[in-house]
Amino acid sequence: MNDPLRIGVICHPTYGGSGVVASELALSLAGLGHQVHLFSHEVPPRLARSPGPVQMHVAQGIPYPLFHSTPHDLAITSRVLELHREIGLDILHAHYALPHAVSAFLAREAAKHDTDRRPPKTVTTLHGTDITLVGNDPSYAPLTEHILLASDAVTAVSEDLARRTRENFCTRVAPCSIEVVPNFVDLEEFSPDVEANTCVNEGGVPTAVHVSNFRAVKRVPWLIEAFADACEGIEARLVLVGDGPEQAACRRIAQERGIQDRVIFLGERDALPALLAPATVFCLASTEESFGLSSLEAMSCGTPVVATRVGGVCEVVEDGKSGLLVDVNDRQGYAQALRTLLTDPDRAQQLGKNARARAEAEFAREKVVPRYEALYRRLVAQNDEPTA
Ligand code: GMT
Repeated sequence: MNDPLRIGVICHPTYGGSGVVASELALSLAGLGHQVHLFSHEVPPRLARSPGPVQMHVAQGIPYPLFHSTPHDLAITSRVLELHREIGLDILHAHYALPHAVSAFLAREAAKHDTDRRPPKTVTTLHGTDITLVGNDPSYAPLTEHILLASDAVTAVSEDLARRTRENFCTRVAPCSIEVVPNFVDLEEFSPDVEANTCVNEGGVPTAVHVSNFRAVKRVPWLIEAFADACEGIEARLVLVGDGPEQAACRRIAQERGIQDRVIFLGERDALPALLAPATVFCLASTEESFGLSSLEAMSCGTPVVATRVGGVCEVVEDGKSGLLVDVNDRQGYAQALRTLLTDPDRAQQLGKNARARAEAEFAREKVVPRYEALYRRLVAQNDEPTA
């Protein structure tokens, strides 16, 4: 291997795809021999459960009566700068534009005043709502645009997200250069052969599984309504993994539709492969989804997906081959797609096999992580290029 790099990764620690991707990337890079430091205001769950050699820096800052809430992002910026002055970071990789790309930018600019070290190169990875729901709000948009231009490199997790970013943000200024690097999965951990969790397919009852943080964009109440239609007159269960703002509404709808005994709320869980592998079908009903990491993890476990045809989901799930995609407002069509897979085990199995093959061919950790590594090397090499 070339010289190991010193890499800082900044991410959100909450249950959610961007923190998962950042943690898995940090662990993979450390596994390749790089010195990797992860910065967040809490330890992300995916890192917490791994023994991998990533150095975790929890930076929370102090509460102060003048602050409405504690500005973790300033504490993270400060810790990054402190570590850079100690060891010299080559790369600072921010996951989710706000506020982490701003922290990376500030740390890099501050480091430019030090004469004994080169400032780190900054990489911003866009994950979805940082562009589509939050970063494009008028209250943040000018800063988001600046950050896209000021990062040394920008990546997006799907072609669709890259296109939307160009459309929304690169009109006033020169087109941003955005490299698409898709999310990835550990094929061994998310395998069809893992030991199953007994609450999925218990007693051979066909089971749909959903994993999310129950925010409005995931539309779990709509999913429960669709499941209620799908399971009329057949034996089937829906297992919901995760927690969030819409959980109470979901429980209410399950009661109202009289399916409370068929809908199982598991709350937040780390043992995802054991829940995904035995599922008959994985389901996602989001109104926006730049990628849909949980779908990929299900596919890797050999489970077919029923999802809404939005954003980058179509780049992950091939309609009719590794799952079934339905128009975003077609609840009847969605219920029909669910019912088809819950009642036709041969079809579900065939799609599940194709899903696993697709995960292996396109989204294996071993294929995707080297693309980030190559990007880092290109950026670091710029330090040695003669200036014009
Ligand atoms: O944007 C979000 O909703 C948050 C983010 C997260 O931290 O969970 O999710 C996004 O990033 C994931 C990882 O790249 C993608 O798999 C999700 O599709 C994406 N969510 C949306 O676009 C709604």
